[in-house]
Amino acid sequence: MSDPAAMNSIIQGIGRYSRFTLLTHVSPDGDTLGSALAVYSLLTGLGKTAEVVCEEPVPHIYGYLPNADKVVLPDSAAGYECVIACDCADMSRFKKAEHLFRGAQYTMVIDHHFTNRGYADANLILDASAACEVVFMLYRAMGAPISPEAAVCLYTGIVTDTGNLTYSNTTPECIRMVAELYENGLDITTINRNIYRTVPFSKTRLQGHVLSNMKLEGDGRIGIATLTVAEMDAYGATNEDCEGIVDSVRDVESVKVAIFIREGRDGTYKVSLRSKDCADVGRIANKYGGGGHASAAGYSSSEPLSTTVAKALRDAAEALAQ
Ligand SMILES: [Mn+2]
Repeated sequence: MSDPAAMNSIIQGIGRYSRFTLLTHVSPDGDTLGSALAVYSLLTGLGKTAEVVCEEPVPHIYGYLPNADKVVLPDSAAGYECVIACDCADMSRFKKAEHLFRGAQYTMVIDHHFTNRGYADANLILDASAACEVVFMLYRAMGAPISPEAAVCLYTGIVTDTGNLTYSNTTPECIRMVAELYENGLDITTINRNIYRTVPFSKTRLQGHVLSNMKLEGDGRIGIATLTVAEMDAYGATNEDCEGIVDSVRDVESVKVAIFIREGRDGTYKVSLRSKDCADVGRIANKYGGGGHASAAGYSSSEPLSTTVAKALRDAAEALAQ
């Protein structure tokens, strides 16, 4: 789906300014980093100044992304006059970088979340598999060549948001984009090894622990797993080591809705949801001020673990009954 007017407003914004701050979302993933770094390549290729800002250091797993070493924390950001938020469904996703957005002269959004209401001066929010797919369309609309560096970034966002081109959000169009990148020399073998087959020992052990304790509810249709900070510490595990646990819960044969609840160092709980075939978990996350998509979403809970678990189970059962 395209939106020529919105595309034009972004192209005009890029033409009007010379310095840009590119924002990524909290708990950075391959798509937010990939899209911001691909826009970084686009802008610097046009001779403009740009910086990519991330709330936390770039996760180890995405260290291979070209220019990942140039990503800065909010405190070290220059805060340029034009801000472009990449893959950020709403302003709460900026956390410590919000002042950079509020302080900008002009703001733009490049995104693919249906929950995004368009909070910037110019908003390019398309029905696409990944924000990287939207950035790919921006390159095409501008007639800009995709550098080998940008190709790695675009590919990373598309494959991480589509489960390596297998989730239901995968379209012939995004496969064609990947084919075009591949045709132009992209090394998908090395990138896939970096993303999917390079696992820290602490992660393998932690995941074994969490998954062996997961439970099935609602005739096996709901899978739930929890993790406390104490358990993480026992395995010397990092936040990054928790990535993918909710997907493993979802992959259990009988499970239709997967829930993974993890305690944060601030005492709140991060609830990750996945669904397959049915049930819109994006709606559940929305109810608690979170975000995401029908099949993958998340939110934060400040209530005790037992209440968080009970509510998540109730919401999942309701979503399955609809
Ligand atoms: Mn995304």
